[in-house]
Amino acid sequence: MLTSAQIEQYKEQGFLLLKGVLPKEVIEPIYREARAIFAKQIERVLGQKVDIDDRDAFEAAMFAFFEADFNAFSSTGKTVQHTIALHKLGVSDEIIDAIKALGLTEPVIAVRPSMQFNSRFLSKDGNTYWRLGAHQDWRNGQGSLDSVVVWFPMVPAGEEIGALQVIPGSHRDGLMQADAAGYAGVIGEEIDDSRYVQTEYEVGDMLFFSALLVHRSGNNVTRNIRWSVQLRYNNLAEPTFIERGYPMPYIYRPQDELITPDFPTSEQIREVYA
Ligand SMILES: O=C(O)CCC(=O)C(=O)O
Repeated sequence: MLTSAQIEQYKEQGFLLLKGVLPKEVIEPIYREARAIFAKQIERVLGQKVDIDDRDAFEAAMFAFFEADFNAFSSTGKTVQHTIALHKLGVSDEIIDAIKALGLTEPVIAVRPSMQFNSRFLSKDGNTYWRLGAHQDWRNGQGSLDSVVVWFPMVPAGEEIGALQVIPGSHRDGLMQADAAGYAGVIGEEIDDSRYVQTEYEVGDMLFFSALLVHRSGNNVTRNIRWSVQLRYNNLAEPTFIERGYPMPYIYRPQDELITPDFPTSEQIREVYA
C-alpha cells in the first residue's frame, strides 16, 4: 500500500500524511454514532431534541450539555470511544497494513482508541481545554521504539480548527525532557514556533506518526468542534519492548463506589428479564 518513497519519508520526517486512505463512508458512521450518543444525553439533560446533521445547532447543544452536566458529558465522551465501529476501524486491514509497511512487523494495540472533541467551549476555564502543548506520545505509551500513532479528524480540518502541528524529524532526537509521563507530560524546553508544520485534512486523510515525534494541538479559533480520533500501536517484535517486559502504563480499572447509589432494585432487574 505504501511506496518506498513514502516509507523513506516516514523514517526521515517521523510522519506521513496519507490522503484519502479511507472512504468518507467509513468515517461518517463513526462520527454520526458519536453524535447520536451525545444527542441521547442532550435530550435527557437539556430536554431538547437535537438534529445531529445540523452542525451548528448540534454543537451549540453540546456546549450547553457540557455546562449543564459535566459528569454526564465526560462519561458520554468516554462512551463514544467504546463504539464497535471505532474499534473495528482500529483493526481494519487498511490501517494495519499501513502500520506493517511502516515497519511494525508484529503490531499490537497500545491503548484503546480515543476520540477528541476539541473546542474552547468544551473547557472548564476557557483556556486549558483539550489542547495539548508540545509533547511526545511515547512518554505516556512507553511502548516499542517504533510505536506509531494514527491521528485523523472526522471533519475537514486545517489551521483554523486546530489540526495537529508537528515538528519534522524531531523523532530522531529521542525522548525530550518533561515533568510528567501522563497526559500532562508537556516538553519543558522552549521550542521555536517556526519549527512546527501545520497539517491539513479532508475527511478520509490520516496522519501516521512516530510516537517520538514532537507535536501539539493547533488552536481551534472557530465556533465548531474539531472531532478527531487517535489510534496507537506497538510492535511486539521490537527488541527493547520485549526486553522491558511489554510495559503497559495505561491504567484501566473500575472505580470503587457505585455511580448510582441504591441502584438497581430487584424489580428493575425482573423487568429486564421478563
Ligand atoms: O488532537 C489533538 O489536538 C492532540 C492529540 C495529541 O497530540 C495526542 O493525543 O497525542
